[in-house]
Amino acid sequence: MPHVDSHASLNTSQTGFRLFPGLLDAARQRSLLEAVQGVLATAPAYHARMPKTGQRMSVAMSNAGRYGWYSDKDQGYRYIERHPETDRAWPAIPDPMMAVWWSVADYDHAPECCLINLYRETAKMGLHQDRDEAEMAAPVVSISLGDDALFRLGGTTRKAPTRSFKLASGDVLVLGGAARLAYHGIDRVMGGTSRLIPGGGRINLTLRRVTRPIGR
Ligand code: MD6
Ligand code: FE
Repeated sequence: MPHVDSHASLNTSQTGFRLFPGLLDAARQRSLLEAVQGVLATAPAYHARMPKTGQRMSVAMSNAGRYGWYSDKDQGYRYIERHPETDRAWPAIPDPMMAVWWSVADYDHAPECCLINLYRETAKMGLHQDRDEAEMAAPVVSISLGDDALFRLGGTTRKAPTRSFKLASGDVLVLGGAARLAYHGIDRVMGGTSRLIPGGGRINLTLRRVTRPIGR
């Protein structure tokens, strides 16, 4: 399987970063998009809010899996087992997403969350770490669909230098090992660069293990 390893000499905290450009062909991208649409039909997208300020995030979200990622003003970032608005359990992670996990995660246990990030027009995501999971030995596997985005990747401190690269539809990114806690974000989405999603925009899927497997 083709992959590009990070330049460890540039930033050793990024060991465990793997980018697979164009891993998913058009047919697989369409099956992932269909699966996303199926999840959204039972688990409608919502706008999470920043802890403390209550500011609404520009990216709309939903989830599949046992756990869904959520945030509101009072309780902040966390995983919840029910949709915040419908109070229903999240739908199961669809097979096309599971297949990507098993092909690249290099981890023995199933993911427990597929966070769906929906970007329209001017949506972006500030620099953050993914640290709400109890299991840090599992990577986060990220799938990009639709319009190109400018992704920024830094080190494990907010001040570490960052570099930026484009993520295109069908690209898969893995943050594991030391890169599991690297700061990252989306500076902007380049509208009109893909025809995959009706009406345009970008969808990012991140597959996560949330709990530590029993017996470890
Ligand atoms: C995005 N991605 O691509 C946002 N997190 O829209 C993430 O926040 C992310 O790409 C953890 C690992 C890989 C990612
Ligand atoms: Fe993230």
